[in-house]
Amino acid sequence: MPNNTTIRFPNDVHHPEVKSWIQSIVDLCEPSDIRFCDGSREEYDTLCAEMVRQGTFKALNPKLRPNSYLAWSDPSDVARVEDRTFICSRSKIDAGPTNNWVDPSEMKKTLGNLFKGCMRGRTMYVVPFSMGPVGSRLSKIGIEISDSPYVVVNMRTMTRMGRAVWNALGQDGEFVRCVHSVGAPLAQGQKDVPWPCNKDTKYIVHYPEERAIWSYGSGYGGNALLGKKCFALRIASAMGRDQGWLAEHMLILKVESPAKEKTYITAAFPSACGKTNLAMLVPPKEMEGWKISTLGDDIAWLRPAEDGRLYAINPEAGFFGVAPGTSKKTNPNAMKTIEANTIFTNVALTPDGDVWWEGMTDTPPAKLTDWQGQPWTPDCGRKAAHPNARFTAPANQCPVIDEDWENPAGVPVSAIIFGGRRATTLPLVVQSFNWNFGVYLAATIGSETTAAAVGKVGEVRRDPFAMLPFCGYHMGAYFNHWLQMGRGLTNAPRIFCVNWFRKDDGGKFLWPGFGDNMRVLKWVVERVQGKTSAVESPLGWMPQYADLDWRGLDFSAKNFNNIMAVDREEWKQEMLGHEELFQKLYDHLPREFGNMRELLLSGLWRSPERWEMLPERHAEEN
Ligand code: TSX
Ligand code: MN
Repeated sequence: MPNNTTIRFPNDVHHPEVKSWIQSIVDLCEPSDIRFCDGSREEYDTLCAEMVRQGTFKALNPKLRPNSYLAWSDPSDVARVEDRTFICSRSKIDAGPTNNWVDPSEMKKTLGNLFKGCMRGRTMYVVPFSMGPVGSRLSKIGIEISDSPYVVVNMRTMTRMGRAVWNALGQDGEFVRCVHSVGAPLAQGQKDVPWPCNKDTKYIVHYPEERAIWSYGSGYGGNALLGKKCFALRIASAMGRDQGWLAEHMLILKVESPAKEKTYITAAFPSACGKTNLAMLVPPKEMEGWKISTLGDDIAWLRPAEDGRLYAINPEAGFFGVAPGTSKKTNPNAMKTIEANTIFTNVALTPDGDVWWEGMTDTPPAKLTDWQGQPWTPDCGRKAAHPNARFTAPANQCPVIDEDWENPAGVPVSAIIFGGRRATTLPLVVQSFNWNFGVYLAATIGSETTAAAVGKVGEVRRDPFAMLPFCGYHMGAYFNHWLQMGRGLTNAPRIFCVNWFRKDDGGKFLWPGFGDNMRVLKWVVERVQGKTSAVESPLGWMPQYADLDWRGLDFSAKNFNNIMAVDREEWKQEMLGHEELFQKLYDHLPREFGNMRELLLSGLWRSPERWEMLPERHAEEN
């Protein structure tokens, strides 16, 4: 496409500002061709076939994994790059101490140089997409310009992409500008590689005030599928701050009781806590009539409505889940979801053209090709799949997808759960005294570092609201926004904290987790319904042993007391950790937090050194 040629826009594009913006990106990036994506099945199949020819995709065995593909990325391009992620608000204070910040005008100069001619020899794809059902008042539109066909096909699964979006946008609708390049222009006659990217230079840049995203150098996941973390969390969190709603790193599920009452719950966990597993949980068979259905596994947009309640939508249309650890045992519904029409990235290939990853089966296949294309055997000492290997699958293929998952009005949320991975200190479940204490608890959640993560093993990494890498503005201002939201809700969701990962002194998990988490969810539901009692602990309201449904599980009252105990020494350390976090956020920290910290401390000192769930402890009626 010679320089300065006028673009032939499809008839669907009625928006002058969109046209001039696309023209400006074409002039900057100098692609050799431009394709407007219509979101059709034919377009998807054509792009997949082109990527098979190019070597980016391997078509999997259609008998074992119909319409599915495997991509292996460059070994240098396997995860989000947090140290290359920037929030370029006009003021540095507005980005806060937990985000990288560069002055927007300086960043624009840097990116202007990088993007100049960056799509030479490549096709530029224009991808119109809606986060949330097209036309819903809770949805938002984006346009991603990308030189990666891998991005296009993943965006088709993960968002509502294509023609309908141009119509929803009309002549003057609002849209988020998303520009993405793998940062690997091709010289005349230069042969492409299966996974183009820029090994040396990566930038994931957000302009929250302009609602724009520029991503350079990576083709992977959250770096490149800009609707997800960049838009639906970082930019949307800034929109929510300005417009009075919340963009959260939360799953959405529905619990249905035997009496067919429906309760909607959202839940936020840091990474590696099994969010997708919880979203698709299979209840123990002994808990007859209790059902879980899924509305989302990663992101929730929450908006107050006229009735004083908070309503949730899932802005995404698919699951971009971590494959390793996913099995028929840990998540049978996810395994069903990915039986067909799925894109796998960085998993291993079996000799018969199927996929495998660590944890998928108890015994690994005798021979595989690993994610780097090397021969693999169980004794070779290497992982067959990359630990951050992914599946991209349509949400509507989930066997327990909820009937209302695309309801444009959203679903009313009755409870919000926060969790973390903690071997000690935090009990299995606690209900916050009120909204504000819930915000405090959510602000202080975190996970202990495991062998996989960087940092000292066993050290607590605070991850407020599981939003640390995803908040598009100052984390302290974000806490204030949460407190402010509570003031406007006459029927606010009740807030809970859970910890599936507490261990005994021998280092064994105390809680069976997985399907048995249904026992905790049932108590949560009965609390919001006012149907069960709780006792006051130093941290909030807790169930007694008899308040949980133990049918089908041999779990002693003694074990329960251990998993619920609140130890003063441990909590002294914990509160020091809170203080450390708060000092970092001092310039925007809510005044309420200091007061709540004091109240928690005084509660710990008027309780026994080790507060236990003793049978004689009297329950307060709801
Ligand atoms: O996803 C998990 N959940 C939530 C499920 C709804 N995982 C996996 C975390 C890594 C992504 C869990 N791991 C959970 C959990 O509740 N709990 C644990 C810890 C655990 C691991 C194994 C066993 C028990 C607990 N038991 C056996 O292996 C037999
Ligand atoms: Mn996530």
